[in-house]
Formats: sequence, structure tokens, C-alpha cells
Amino acid sequence: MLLFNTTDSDFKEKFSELLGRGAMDIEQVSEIVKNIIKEIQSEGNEALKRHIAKFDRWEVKEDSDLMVDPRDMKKAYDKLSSELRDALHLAYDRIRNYHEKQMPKSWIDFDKAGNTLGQKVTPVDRAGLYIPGGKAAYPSSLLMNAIPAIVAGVEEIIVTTPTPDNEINELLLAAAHLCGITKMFKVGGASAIAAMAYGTQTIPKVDVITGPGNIFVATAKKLVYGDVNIDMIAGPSEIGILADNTAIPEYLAIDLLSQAEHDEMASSILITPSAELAESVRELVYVELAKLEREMIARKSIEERGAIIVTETMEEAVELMNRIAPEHLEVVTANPFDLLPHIKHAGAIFLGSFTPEPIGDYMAGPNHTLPTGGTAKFYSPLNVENFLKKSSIISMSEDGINEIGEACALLAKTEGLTAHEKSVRIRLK
Ligand code: HSO
Ligand code: ZN
Repeated sequence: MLLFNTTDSDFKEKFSELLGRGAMDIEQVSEIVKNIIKEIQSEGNEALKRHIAKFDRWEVKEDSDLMVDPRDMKKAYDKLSSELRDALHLAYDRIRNYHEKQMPKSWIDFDKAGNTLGQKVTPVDRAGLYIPGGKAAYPSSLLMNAIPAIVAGVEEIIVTTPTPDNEINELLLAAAHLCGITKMFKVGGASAIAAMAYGTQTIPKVDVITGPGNIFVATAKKLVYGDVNIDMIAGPSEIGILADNTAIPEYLAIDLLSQAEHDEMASSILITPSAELAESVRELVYVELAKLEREMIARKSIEERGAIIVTETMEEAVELMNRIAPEHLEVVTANPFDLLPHIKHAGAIFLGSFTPEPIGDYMAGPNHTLPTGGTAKFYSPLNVENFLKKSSIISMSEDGINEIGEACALLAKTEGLTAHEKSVRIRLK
């Protein structure tokens, strides 16, 4: 794990390497993904079957094999231990409460001339959630993707998930049952994204696709964007920590590892003005690493992408962190809320010593689908608005159009659009 100072002569180079983290070489897989999309568009289910045989190693005999039987979801839910069921419900309720607060309202305004202007908020008809399978099958991601769609009022929510060797995660099934999902398809990767974007004989075409995935999924989402909407292009997990000497090093070490254990490409970065804290966190990271079940993954991530930076001041630390724009940012200082006004770019901000990042992955309520790779500079967490769109509402009164009609007709005339001009003028007194 790299430890360096902002005063080091090669600081700039080291820091810019961190800024380049998470860059995905989309070019490299783009041709393969384009072909996959073309095959799905022209052959539908037949192509899906071939892709499943190739990537997930099982044979789809009939179209109906593509779909998970909703009764299996109920069975999985019924089999849950009561502790697990309660935990799932607690997460569901907290995530739902949080997302209900996000719901934007339609509005309508009347002015003195009797005009009516407004904005109507409507959910998309269909949403497609992509949930990774295999070693990265996270039932929590199903809750995080489904709940904002449910709160937004989406009528039809479908899920696609890869099922290597035709095996599916039981907790994922149980979570789907809890969310009232009935249409779940056993398809993954770029094929799933293409199937949801264009539809097949079995999988309906959706209006928006959300959810994380590997580079093939990310590339497919980029390529279908415009034909459908997408949430964002999510890359490997990240954690940034801003801390002062009041932070408890044991806490920070394990928090850094919490994201490192996701992915060899994950990145974990601590920035602090305390050289002493930096040293002890680094030592403890290695102590804790050795105890992890996913040690190999976390070690690779920490060794190749983990970093601790010692700054001269906390202001400098904040400035660097804003440039990194991490997916998750923990602020562990004496008065974390004092720094909040200065933090500009982060997917989710965790304040104070009792707010470990993983509490946000499952239970706090906010969404855990967050912008990575510095895209927190322009993307927001997944939220209800990803499943909504707005229509403008305009109704002019006779007085109203007489008041602004001339000016409007003039602009139309100047643009050389005489039908526009006349359409307004014809109504004027
Ligand atoms: N931290 C991940 C989400 C997750 N964590 C799911 C556990 N399960 C997003 O970066
Ligand atoms: Zn996580």
C-alpha cells in the first residue's frame, strides 16, 4: 500500500495515477459487445440461448427456461431464517423510507394573465434491473435497484441476472419476492443489456436499464444508451477517507478493506494531515488483511491500488479528495460536519466515527449504487428520478397569448419559420 506525502518530489505523478483509477478499456471489448448486441437484435432468444451455453455453461431447452419461476422466489423467502428475514425487511423499510423522501412532485402555477404552467412527473412504463451473479451476486443490490423503481411507481419491473451453471443465489430470490418482482430472467452480461434494450420473444423491451456489472455490461450500457436510458456506468468499488488524529486507526483500516474485498480493481485511499495516523493505519491494514476470507482479492487491490497520502493541512486533504471524487467518502475528524460545506464531489458522504461505509451498503437507507472512477463529479447516486421523467404543461389564456404573442411571432419570423409565426399571430386580437 503506497504511502506518500504531498511534499514528495514525485507527488504529482503518484497522485495522477490515483486519478486515473477505474478507467475502463472499453475499446478492448467494444467489438465483441457490438456483435453480441447485433445477434440479440436479429435473433432474440436463439442468440440468448447460445450466449448462456457459452458463458454460463447450461442448456436452455425452452424459452420458459429463461425465466425464474416466481414460486421459487417465494420458496426461497419462506426458507429464510427469521433473523435473515428480519434483516432483509429492516433494510427494505429503511431504503424505502429514504427513497420516498426523494420523490419529486408535479406542480402547476397560475399567473395573473390566467396562464397555467407546470411540470408533470411520470414514471417510465418499464424498468430493467441488471443484478450481477456468480461471485458478485449481491441481494442487497436488488433492493437498492428495485426500491427506487417501486417508489417511482414503475408498473413493470424486470430483473436480469446471470446464472452460472444454472444456479441462482437463494437470497437474491428471496429479496426479489420481498420486492414483489415476478419477472426475473436468467441472462447476464452484454446479452442481458441488449435483451432489455431491444426486447426478445421472452424479455420485454424496457425504457431504462440500471445496475452495476463488469466491463462487458458497462460497454453494452454505453452502446444502447439513447435507445433506452441508463443510470450510469459503474466501475469497481472505491472508498476515500479523510481523517485527523482523533480517528481510531483500527476503524479506518477495516473500512479501507471493506471496499478492497469487493474487487481486485477496487481502490481505497486515506488522506490525512497526521503522519502518525497514516503509519498506524497502514500497519493495521496488513494485520487485518491476513484475516479476511477474501484476502487474495483484497490484497491485490490494496497492493496495487491502495494509497495513503499525508498532507500539510486538512484543507489540502479536502482539496485532493475533491479531485478524486470517490464513490464513498468517510469523514472521520473531530467535527466532520464542519468539513461538509467544503466537500464537493463524492457519491456518498459518511460522517463521523460511527458511520462505517458498509452501513450504507445495506441498512442506512441511501442507495449503494453510486458513481465511481471520479464520475461523482457529474453523476448522482441511483435514485427515484432515474425511473421518472417530466412533461412540461402549458395552457395560455386569451389575455396571456395576446400579451406575449407579438414577441413570439417576431422571433419565429426572424428564424424564417413563417408557419410558426402565423400559428401564433392568427390567434391574436
Ligand atoms: N459497496 C458496494 C455495494 C455493496 N456492498 C453490495 C456490499 N454489497 C458498492 O460500491
Ligand atoms: Zn460494499
